[in-house]
Amino acid sequence: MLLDEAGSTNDEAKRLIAAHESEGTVVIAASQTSGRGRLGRKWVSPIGGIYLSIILNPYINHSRLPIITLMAAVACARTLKGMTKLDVSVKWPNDIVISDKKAGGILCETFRNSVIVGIGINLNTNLSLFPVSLKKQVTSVKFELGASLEREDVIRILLEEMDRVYAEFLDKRDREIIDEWTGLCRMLGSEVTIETGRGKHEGYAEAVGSKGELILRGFDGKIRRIFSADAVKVRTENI
Ligand code: BT5
Repeated sequence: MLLDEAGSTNDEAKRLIAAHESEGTVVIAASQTSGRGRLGRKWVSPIGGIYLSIILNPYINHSRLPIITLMAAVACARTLKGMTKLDVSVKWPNDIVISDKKAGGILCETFRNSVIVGIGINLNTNLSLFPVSLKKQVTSVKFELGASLEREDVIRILLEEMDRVYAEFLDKRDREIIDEWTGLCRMLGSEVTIETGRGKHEGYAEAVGSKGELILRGFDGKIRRIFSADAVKVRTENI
């Protein structure tokens, strides 16, 4: 489904699921008026970006859901790296990063028996369209590359990569997905501060565990496992 404008493509996907739309359906919008991030945050969605939601029905144990976020980030990174040779990386739990700035994000939600994978990428977005409060922390592929990419081509390749990595997921090759994600991640080994609803944890990001959780070694040497659902704010040395 192609829309010029949506409130949120994840919400459109929910409507489609309620109408019994099948697995693999994709909702794509040219812009969003109420784009959402995690925990009720806003996703700024001007024209030029990619805003899409994929409906999946994986019939899995809920504990594997965070792997779907990592999987989508891997598909985004493969696509953008392959098409641009830019140094695209990922940040736990759901960021796509270029030049230490956020260029995209993933929002996975469950609805009825489905999983909605929402992907936002600042592709051909002019940075002037972002509010001043975000200017220091966001970038777009166009800005980094100094040129626009054909949006349809990027979406097509992204969906092909999603198909490939989802097949790995259905094969229960979670470890491979986590390893690929880890290879794209710069924050491991560095100092991080993570706020959860219950407090603040500081230490070194050591690894990502088999459930997609961040393994944090506190400055006191204690190991903590932090799940993305609890991570309100994740701060690294750079972003
Ligand atoms: C995310 O949330 O990064 C998930 C973003 C998912 C967006 C897609 S678009 C298609 C689908 N439909 C939706 O409605 N959503 C999904 P989070 O980690 O909570 O990050 C949100 C934070 O990123 C905000 O609080 C801002 O600080 C920042 N931000 C907002 N818009 C941004 C943008 N376009 N680019 C980079 N950072 C942004």
